Amino acid sequence: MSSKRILGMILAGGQGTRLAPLTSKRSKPAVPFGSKFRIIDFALSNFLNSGVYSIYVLTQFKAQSLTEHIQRGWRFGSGLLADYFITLVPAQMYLYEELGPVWYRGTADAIYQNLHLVENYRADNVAIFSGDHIYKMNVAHMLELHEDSRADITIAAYPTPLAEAHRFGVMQIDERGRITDFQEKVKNPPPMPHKPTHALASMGNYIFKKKVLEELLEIDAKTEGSQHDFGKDVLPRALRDGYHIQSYDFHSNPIPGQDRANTYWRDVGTLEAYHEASMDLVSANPEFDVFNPEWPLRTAVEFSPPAKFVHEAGERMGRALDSMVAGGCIISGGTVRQSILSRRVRVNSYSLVERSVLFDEVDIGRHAQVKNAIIDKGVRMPPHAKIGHDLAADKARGFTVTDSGIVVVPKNYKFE
Ligand code: ADQ
Ligand code: ADP
Repeated sequence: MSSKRILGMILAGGQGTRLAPLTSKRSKPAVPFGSKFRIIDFALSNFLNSGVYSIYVLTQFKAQSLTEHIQRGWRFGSGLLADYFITLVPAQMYLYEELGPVWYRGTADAIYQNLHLVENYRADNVAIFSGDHIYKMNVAHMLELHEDSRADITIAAYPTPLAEAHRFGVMQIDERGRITDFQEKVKNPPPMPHKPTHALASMGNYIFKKKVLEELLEIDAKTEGSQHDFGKDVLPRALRDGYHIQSYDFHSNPIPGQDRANTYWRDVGTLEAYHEASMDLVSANPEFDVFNPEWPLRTAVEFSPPAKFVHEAGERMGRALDSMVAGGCIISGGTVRQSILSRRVRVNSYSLVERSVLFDEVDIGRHAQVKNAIIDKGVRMPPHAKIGHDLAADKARGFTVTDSGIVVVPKNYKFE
């Protein structure tokens, strides 16, 4: 790890509208994923595992759930020493006199409105990372490249299929990896010269020299017509102004305890992508491994009793196969297959849960059947109810049904 000091900032204000109804009461980084985790846990774990111990988390939109997750569980549970911190920074109109009554107007503005925190911290570099993705990343390795190449800014890069590249910032680089062109979400993004089926996408993860960040944000704040977004405004401008911006090849990122190349980076931005990534976790050889002890994925500490499985008699068999089951669950005489159960879920006799994701405190009644569903927190399914078997009926009850037939039941939904 570099001896220079680094400050981590996580952008955690994303609305995640395409994940509704999972995001109707919480922001995207607060959405549960993988039984025990919330989406933001991956960004936080990456920082801590990489030696970035001073972290601000910038929140704005429906932040209560995220705030509780971090304040109750992370801050006190992560065992950080006194001069290390994970601090939540809600939008607070800190620059009210200068900007008037505005929330964060874009990702760059979110940092600009908190530049006093950056100024106050003795850092050489500032890592600004998105809190929206599922991945592992050794940030120390990216920092090494940033310093070795003496870059002003380094952007993590991920080759993405050309057809999807319009959703990203796309860059072009020279033979030394220096960025020569950056275009944010354009219709026909330029392909990679040596891999014309792909374009080099920005992962929205940046390391800035502290001074450069301050200069660029001061200029951006005064720029008329700017949307105050890193991808749309700050990075293209920095490139035009001659700053040295380096790309960092994510595939070269070494994760301790992991033999294969680090290629997993997912935006679980839609319900289908979310369900697919969840099914990967419960497959025999998942692409995303949460069991690597050398890269521990941390989450809020919450004490719960062990999971328990009861009854074995004929069809009344309490069991879970190809599944993840969190603490406090009781599988009592029902069958769970290819599913993810969060804390304190209860599955009662003769019921069947398949290819589904159940959030905390979901209760599946006797003889109930659930297939291809995501059931949000606190839903109690009555005996004999069915979800995912008759999609028209599910729609009629007000559940969200995706094109591929995933049914999503909103938090605390009450059956008649
Ligand atoms: P987008 O995917 O459009 O593009 P954006 O909506 O700008 O991402 O959000 C980036 C991050 O900032 C997310 O983590 C989000 O939660 C957070 N965020 C958004 N608005 C915020 C606000 N007002 N306050 C605090 N946090 C906020 C970006 C880049 C692209 C890149 C993709 C990679 O602009 O160049 O390719 O990310 O996913
Ligand atoms: P969500 O529907 O997103 O879970 P909540 O506000 O219910 O929203 O919970 C947000 C976070 O606060 C979760 O991480 C949860 O574990 C934590 N939390 C909620 N209640 C408690 C509690 N009584 N003790 C400890 N942590 C809690």
